[in-house]
Amino acid sequence: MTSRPIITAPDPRLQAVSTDVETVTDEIRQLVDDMADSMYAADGIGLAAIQIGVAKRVLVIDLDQKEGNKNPVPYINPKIVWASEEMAVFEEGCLSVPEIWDDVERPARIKCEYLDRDGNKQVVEADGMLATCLQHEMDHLNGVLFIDHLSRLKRGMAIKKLTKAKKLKETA
Ligand code: K1U
Ligand code: ZN
Repeated sequence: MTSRPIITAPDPRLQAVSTDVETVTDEIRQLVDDMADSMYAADGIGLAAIQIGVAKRVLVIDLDQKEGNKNPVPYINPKIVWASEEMAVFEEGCLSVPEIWDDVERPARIKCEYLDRDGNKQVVEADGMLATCLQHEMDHLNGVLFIDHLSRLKRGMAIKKLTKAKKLKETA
């Protein structure tokens, strides 16, 4: 497994719309393993392939990392097939949007279809943090960041902060 650098905003690559995986091959399984490694190296609970520069519809999520436990779950070609009318608010962060956290409102429960690492079709009914994380990561596949759900003012302030941080990093 190889940990790859995570792209941070503002970067046009994060706005790309990722494409479906045609067949789950060893190359895709290698990508999933690299994504898991990159996510753990950055202390994240989820990652979309585009965050390491690969525009394929692949996510990895691990919400149960207590005591060094590792159980990265890949979601390939994930699709929301049902969403509740009830909404829920969670504070979100993003490895591509460093040091910014804010509340985002999303459907509280979803039903999601996806392929597992063997290419088999699976369905998950998610609520709580899993529902939030799946929707956050699926947004990445459509070029959307959680700050795009904030008010114009908050989003503008976030972009200013990210641009400044990036400039400082480049000149350091
Ligand atoms: O998409 C990403 O960059 C991953 C993101 C997932 C996420 C977090 C919170 C709400 C929605 C989606 C992260 O993993 S941010 C880092 C993080 O959540 C965390 C880091 C250290 C300790 C606890 C949480
Ligand atoms: Zn994110």
